[in-house]
Amino acid sequence: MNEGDFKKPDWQPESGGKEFAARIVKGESQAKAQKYSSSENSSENSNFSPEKIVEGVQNGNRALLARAITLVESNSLKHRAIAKQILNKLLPYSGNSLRIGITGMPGAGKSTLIETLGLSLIKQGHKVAVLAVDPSSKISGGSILGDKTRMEKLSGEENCFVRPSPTGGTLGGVARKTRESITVLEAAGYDTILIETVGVGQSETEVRSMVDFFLLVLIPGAGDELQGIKKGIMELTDCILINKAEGENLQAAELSKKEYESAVHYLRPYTKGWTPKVITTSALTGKGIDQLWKIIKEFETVTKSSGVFYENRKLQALAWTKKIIEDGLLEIFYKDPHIREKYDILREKILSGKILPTSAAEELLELFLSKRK
Ligand SMILES: Nc1nc2c(ncn2[C@@H]2O[C@H](COP(=O)(O)OP(=O)(O)OP(=O)(O)O)[C@@H](O)[C@H]2O)c(=O)[nH]1
Ligand SMILES: [Mg+2]
Repeated sequence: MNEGDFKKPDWQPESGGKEFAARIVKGESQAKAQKYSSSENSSENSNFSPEKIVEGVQNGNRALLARAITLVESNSLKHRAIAKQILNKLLPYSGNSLRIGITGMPGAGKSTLIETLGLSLIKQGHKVAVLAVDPSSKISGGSILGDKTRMEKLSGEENCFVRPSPTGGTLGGVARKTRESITVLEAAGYDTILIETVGVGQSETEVRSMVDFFLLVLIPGAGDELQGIKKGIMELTDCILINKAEGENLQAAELSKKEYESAVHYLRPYTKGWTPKVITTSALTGKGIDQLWKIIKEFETVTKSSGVFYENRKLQALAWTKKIIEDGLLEIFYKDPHIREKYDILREKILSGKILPTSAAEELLELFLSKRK
């Protein structure tokens, strides 16, 4: 089969190989083949010009909103360039939402909680967007399907936009796409953005750095919980929620609540001037969900009047800028052909103990700088 028989989707990374390609079946007419392959010019097509997309996003056109987010999530350089234009135009209209992160171990009830809270907010006239940060999810992965079915009612609502986690790539890449999706959704008038992430690995730290309010969902189980949950996560939260607090779990849930209430007093609060709250809920029956929303609104009032809310957003914007610079520098460094060649040689020496890691690193940095002069 010739190289030309493979058609690659337009969202593939520039360096993407055949793993991104689809085979064009021989015998199909040229016109048909073109129709089903990714059209070269689809994003420059007049229907999808950046201006058109921006206008559509602001006018509540869901198809164009979805298109904008697809561009933001694309790995192709061509799409990144269009996405940047769109983002720059939308930026002045973004920022007017409450960004809420939800973490917790698998099965704690995060998606069910989002569904219950989201439906209640929509009834009150809010526009709600749901995003997920799950760097491990694959196109065929269970979590996307799972979340879609778990948020079935919510996904069907006119004033709700549910987007599963962008697939593929590093956690940093997924986080970047999520942040940019927030900008698009805010410009589209979504006033509440809910971001779900699993509380394992590093994704919860990434999500913490892009939201105003951070919620940890736990399940009753007393005793063991305090050991099972990483202390680090507790230090990031503004509210701990003991979910599945109904029926025979009720007593255990109340007990857990007391334990966490005393535990949070020993922690340094993440948000200045706010001691994390602990409540019991049942995402299934809706118990405690109104109370949760009251807490979130109280948090907003307190932190906005003290200025901490705005201060946090400014710090997040600066930290994000720094992170992009650092990631960019690392990429330039490791992609440099001189560095790659030298690294391979030094690697062996490091492994066999012939050179100190510090010396090897210094040598590489010097080489890098000398080649850039
Ligand atoms: N009894 C009870 N079950 C619940 C409650 N909340 C969620 N569940 C159930 O717990 C299971 C997992 O719920 P999800 O909402 O999918 O949990 P999740 O935290 O989003 O899970 P992952 O996305 O896999 O990390 C489902 O079967 C839910 O029906 C609750 O308050 N009470
Ligand atoms: Mg979920």
